[in-house]
Amino acid sequence: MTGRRLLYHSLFLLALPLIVAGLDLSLAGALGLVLLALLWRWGISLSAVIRPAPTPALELETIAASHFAEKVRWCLDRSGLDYSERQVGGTLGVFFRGRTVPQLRAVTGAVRSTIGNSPDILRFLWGRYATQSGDRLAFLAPTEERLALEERIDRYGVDLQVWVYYHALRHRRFTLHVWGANDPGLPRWQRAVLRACYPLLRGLIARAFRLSGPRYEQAVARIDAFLDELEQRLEGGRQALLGDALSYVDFSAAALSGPWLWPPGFGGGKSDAVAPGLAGVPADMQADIDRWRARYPHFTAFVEQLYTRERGVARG
Ligand SMILES: N[C@@H](CCC(=O)N[C@@H](CS)C(=O)NCC(=O)O)C(=O)O
Repeated sequence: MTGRRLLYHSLFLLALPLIVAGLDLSLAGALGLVLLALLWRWGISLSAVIRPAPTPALELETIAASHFAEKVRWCLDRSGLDYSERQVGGTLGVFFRGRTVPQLRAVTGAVRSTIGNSPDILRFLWGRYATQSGDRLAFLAPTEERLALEERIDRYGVDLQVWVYYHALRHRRFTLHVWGANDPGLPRWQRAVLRACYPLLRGLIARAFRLSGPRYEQAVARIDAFLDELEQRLEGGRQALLGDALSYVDFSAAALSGPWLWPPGFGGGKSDAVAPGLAGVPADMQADIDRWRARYPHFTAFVEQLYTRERGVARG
């Protein structure tokens, strides 16, 4: 486990040409620096074995407002496993580091493993911790039925991303707020980058989701069809989407509805600073939200009650 040691080394590598030019070094001097960089890198490998950097056993990287991150955060909170969370500004990770959130870093033996993609993270938690946790992690058991529904819930999560961005990108202040530009918990430099790079980030997001009128219509049609189905599943006062016991699919459906429902308790106390309501939800988004709330009363109540029961209190 190397902690920040590799980061410092990478910064040194980037600075090498500047050092060579700035000090007007000879070829021998430049070669000496290359040798130093190699030795340093070797030292980092050795240090990972001899004196590993102290790292939390489980660290979850998130974006405060991310609904996929909330899916995993909720399951981690419910599992009672000890973990720490590291939040970054919206879109910065994907466009500057090429990764999505949630991302889980876990100490696995002598090394630290990184797992992306929320379903894969939940499978890891189940596989790694279920046997030693008694029944506490039964809600994570990946049955065939749960896996099939989870896949469709995740698809709904992607359609909601299309829906959100189609509306939100036209509203700079709102989008920046949800990405964390006003969140005092984010490093100041990240907030500054979000503001300075907004036009670029907006263009990249529009391209990544291939945003267009027809794409938006298609996403909304799919969201409607899926919510119709969830609404039917909950008719007659049913308390869970599958069977009688709550499972990770219920928490996933509730968490992934965050972009439109944003229930009180979303984030378990870790996303309050980016609540969309604080920036004023754009009227065209609000119209869709009002329509969904009116058309899906059972599902709306299910999500809100689940949040009240499970995530009403902020986690320390
Ligand atoms: N299939 C992925 C989807 C994750 C995803 O789309 N995450 C979004 C946030 S909700 C993301 O990382 N966007 C890039 C960014 O904002 O940096 C999962 O289930 O984890």
